[in-house]
Amino acid sequence: MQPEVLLSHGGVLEVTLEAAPSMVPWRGGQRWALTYNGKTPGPTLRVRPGDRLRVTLSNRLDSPTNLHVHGLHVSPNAASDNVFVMIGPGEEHTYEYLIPADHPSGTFWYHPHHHGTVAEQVAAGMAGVIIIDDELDTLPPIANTTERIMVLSDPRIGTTSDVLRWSMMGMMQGRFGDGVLVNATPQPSLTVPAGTMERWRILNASASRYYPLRLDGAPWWQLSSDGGRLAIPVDATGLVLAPGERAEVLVAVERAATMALTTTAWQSTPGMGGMGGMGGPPNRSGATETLLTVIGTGADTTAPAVNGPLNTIDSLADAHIGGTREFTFAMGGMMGGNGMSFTINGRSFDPERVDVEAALDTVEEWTITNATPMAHPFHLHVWPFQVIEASDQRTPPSGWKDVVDVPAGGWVRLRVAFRDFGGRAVYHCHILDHEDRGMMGVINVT
Ligand SMILES: [Cu+2]
Repeated sequence: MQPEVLLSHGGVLEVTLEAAPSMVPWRGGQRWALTYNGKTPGPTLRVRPGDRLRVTLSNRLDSPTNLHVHGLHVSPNAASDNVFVMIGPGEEHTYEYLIPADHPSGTFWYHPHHHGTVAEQVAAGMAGVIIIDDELDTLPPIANTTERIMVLSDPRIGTTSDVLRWSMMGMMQGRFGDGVLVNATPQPSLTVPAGTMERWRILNASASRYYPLRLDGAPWWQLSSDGGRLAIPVDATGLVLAPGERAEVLVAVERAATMALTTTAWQSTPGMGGMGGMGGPPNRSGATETLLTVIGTGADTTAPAVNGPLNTIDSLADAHIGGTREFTFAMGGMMGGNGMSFTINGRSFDPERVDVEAALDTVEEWTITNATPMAHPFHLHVWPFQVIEASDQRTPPSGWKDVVDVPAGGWVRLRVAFRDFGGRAVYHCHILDHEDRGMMGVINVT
């Protein structure tokens, strides 16, 4: 159930990704999906700091697309991580990403980012993992672990392109599909000898769904968040992945017993019932859903405790602050038959407008306020940030992030270091229907 892996050689990885509809395996039969090279998830691209990644994207869809390398600290210009490029049906485009020699190792991903078609393309299957490896990956406690990639998704299941069709109300609350999958597989199981340390790289590739994660029967620790290794391992109890977020965890399988990785509804939508009939997510009953089962075999064996240190984080808590900014997520009135508007600071996305001018080699403090009754995950391209404070006290463990949940009616405060790359990029809500409906802004760093 692991996606195919494509490795760089001699500092280069060159791949062609064909974006196309395809029938993919489903419970002994097939279902319709949007795919990269006929697969969902697409191939895992595995590179090292200093490598050159060249991706030729061929569009065999009947709608425009493009490619975003989510979480990579690379240039947003020209043929690099430039989301203003549009690749029409039948066209192709070659991206070239130069990965800095000091890029942190970690779990990143690629997905379409053409404004207006992002949600349907990602929800229907277009996503793949990018791994950056370095020497830290060969040291304890990571050495001698069994590594697995876990792409979480919740596509709508069907045998035709009808799975792309959603009601206006469904798009406004964010599309939720027909059950939760790991690497496009419903409830896979892993057989693992007791005494094994499992290392999971988990990506939330859903268009809208949050995954509060729970693992019963085994101790587990979070090693990395979006932007790479944490300073020290953190107990992973209570881990929640918002759309776009990643976590790397170590799981100590100590007992010859069956245990489950499960998720439930994310209860962050107080008052949604009053929003003109907008309900919360369809699994609002709060039912627990199984993502994955681990079957421990052999004799019970106590695993060694996981401890650090893992990394040195250059904290921005005491950095000189070159500027502060306020951003407010809002949902406006009904726009005729077009549904609700989704805005940041009262404005809807305009690719021709620059919303934020920031200076290279400065650190800024941003406060993101959520003036709506539903949670929105905030994402910034190119420049990772650190979360300083959150209104609900759910401040993530210290480390580099590129997505953070902004709770309903609450706020988060973060610090961004504008290092290495100038250029034009975007920040947006990672509930992808909200992004497609305008909850996105343009930043220009010079
Ligand atoms: Cu949103």
